[in-house]
Amino acid sequence: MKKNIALNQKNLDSLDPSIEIPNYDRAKVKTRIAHIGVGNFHRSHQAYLTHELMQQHGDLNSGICGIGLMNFDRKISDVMKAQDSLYSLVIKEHDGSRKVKVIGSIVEFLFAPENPDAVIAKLADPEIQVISLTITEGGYNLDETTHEFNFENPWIQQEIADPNSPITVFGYLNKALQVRKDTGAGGVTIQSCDNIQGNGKITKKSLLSFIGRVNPDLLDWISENVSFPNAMVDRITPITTLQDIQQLKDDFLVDDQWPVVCEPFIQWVIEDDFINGRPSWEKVGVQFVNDVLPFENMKLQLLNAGHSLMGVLGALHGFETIDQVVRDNDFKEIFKNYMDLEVTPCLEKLDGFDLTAYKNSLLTRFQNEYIKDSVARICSHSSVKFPKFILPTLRNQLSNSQDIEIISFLIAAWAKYNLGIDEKGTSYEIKDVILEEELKIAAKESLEDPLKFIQLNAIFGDLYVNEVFSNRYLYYTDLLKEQSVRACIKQINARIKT
Ligand code: CS2
Repeated sequence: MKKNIALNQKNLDSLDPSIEIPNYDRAKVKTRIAHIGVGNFHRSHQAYLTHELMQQHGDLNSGICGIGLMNFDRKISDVMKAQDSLYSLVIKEHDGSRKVKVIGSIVEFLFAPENPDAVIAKLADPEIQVISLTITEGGYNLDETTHEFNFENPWIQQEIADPNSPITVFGYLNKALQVRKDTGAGGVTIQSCDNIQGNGKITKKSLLSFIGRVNPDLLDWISENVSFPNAMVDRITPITTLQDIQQLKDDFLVDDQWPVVCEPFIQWVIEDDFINGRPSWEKVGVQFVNDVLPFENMKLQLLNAGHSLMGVLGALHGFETIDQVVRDNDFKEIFKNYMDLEVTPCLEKLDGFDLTAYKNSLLTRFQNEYIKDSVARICSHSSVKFPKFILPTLRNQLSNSQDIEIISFLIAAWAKYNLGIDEKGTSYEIKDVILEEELKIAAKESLEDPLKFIQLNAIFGDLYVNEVFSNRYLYYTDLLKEQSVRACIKQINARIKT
């Protein structure tokens, strides 16, 4: 029996020939990007495209230093150390075939809790052109209702008391930018790769708020020397399962402790605002545009909101993966209706862009049964996702007196979802980084008084005051008490048809 081969630099040439390995000399790669937050999404998206730049064009000028700031990054740090920062990316095609590529663009890794000074030195290194971030939607520490930086956050409080011992991304950037200024290291682009509208603008707002409090003298230097481009990022990347790890061993004889699985589709649209140069990502299909906003709106309100719609309705019904939900005709139809009748009227027209084809591609992408993107992943952290993916559409609809049936139904279904039990009687976990307890309590209270849920101010602001919305929401909470989620969906779809 053949033995599995551990993934690392020295074993690359012994891997199964069907696996694509880096064709460039990793020792010659120059580190120009420092990336904070090396999760699956960074590894399927930015690190992959940067690897392709090296692989297809021999451009070795854009290596990445991965950085983990949080204690939970210890695991990725250990894996990256053991594997010389290599990992396998398994791209799952719609016909079930798989392409396995070993990605080599991350050439260094630093774990801040073990070595904070090395992290600051790297971020302040004159060779670094871009500091990129994937710190999740909630990581920007802005209050959902006031949109202001949350100085009450206990970590931020600690950093204010002792700015020399940074904990969060803001604390580290403050220190590193100060060193860049003091040493004349030159400007740097801080590039958010998170899935939020105006991600560059938000990064700037959070960082400047923090630095304005702890180190206001640095602000002038930042305004001249740091840029914050906005970007739209896209590639469906599920959580790696034990089965994914085992499949790589069984089918490709690779022992990779933390591979990444993803869909074939990939998109990255970036505002070309890089103050100190950037990798030539356009060579591998990245779009550089002047205004990214219409792309972001389209993606967040169709794809991400579509995910939440399918996730929440699917979870209540008892489905486990997104493809199961979208392969069911009733659920697919309500998703189509939501995109066509509720979101499309709110979107700005993009010249030369085929929106119908985009919407159809989402249906196909969501139905990829090999990705096995879990309903649980989609529903996790919904308290951060709803305000970013769904509520902007609702506000827009209300101000234009548009139809709000499906969106109100979705919010009523989300209230029910937070009770933690599906229609088959199976319990599931509510995972929410910020408001887990509040959601559970509000869902229970809503059994008596349904308005309690939409009165969760940190999520809905004052939306509950709008009677058009609260009436439709109350109608659907009642309907969901009497009927199954499928029966409600059928009723809504039928009403739309007539
Ligand atoms: C998903 C996203 O987390 C979610 O709810 O909608 O992670 C989605 O898969 C990505 O944004 C795709 O680019």
